[in-house]
Amino acid sequence: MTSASVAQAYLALGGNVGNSRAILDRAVQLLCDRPGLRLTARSSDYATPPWGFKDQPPFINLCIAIETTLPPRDLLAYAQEVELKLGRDRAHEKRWGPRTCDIDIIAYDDLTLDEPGLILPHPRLFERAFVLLPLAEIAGERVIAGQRLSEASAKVDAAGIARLPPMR
Ligand code: A4P
Ligand code: MG
Repeated sequence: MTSASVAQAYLALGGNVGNSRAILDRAVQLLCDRPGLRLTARSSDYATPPWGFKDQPPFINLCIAIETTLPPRDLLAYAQEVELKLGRDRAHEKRWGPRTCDIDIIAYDDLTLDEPGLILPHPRLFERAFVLLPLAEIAGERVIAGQRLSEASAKVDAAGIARLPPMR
């Protein structure tokens, strides 16, 4: 990867159907097996109470930092391919409901974008402890939309969230 075309991006992964820790681990592997995408940091896994639609099992969440030569749309398309491979079935899901593997792009360099199908930085980042805690673990000093992640994560309601020890 030549430095001129490499972007730094943050992805948030979550799931609450099946063996979520194993599924998300596989998602990280699949994402980073692709040419043009390199893992630079990975948070711990977190057990998190459901947000948005409460009547569903707890989630596992984690965040990764990557370097990529993919433009944002291609990165989203690839993340959705990985979701599909891991059994995500958008046709039968409700918004904010149960899913095997959800991958959101949280930020892509300092790009600001508001287009159908892709908003950057992710519009609900600062409401979501299940994203802010793992993200601050790997990028506490990073500023997104004017807010330092370590400070944003300290302010958010993190009740019920547990950082998990490594699986192996
Ligand atoms: N989209 C727009 N911008 C982006 C972006 N930056 N990254 C579009 C990814 N996708 C983006 O996504 C719907 C559409 O958003 C996509 O087609 C894409 O083009 P979706 O994954 O079907 O998500 P959604 O459920 O409709 O809504 P949203 O707000 O993305 O929610 P999430 O994060 O997917 O919500 N509770 C806990 N504790 N942990 C979780 O992980 N997840 C959800 C699902 C609800 N509650 C949760 C969790
Ligand atoms: Mg999503």
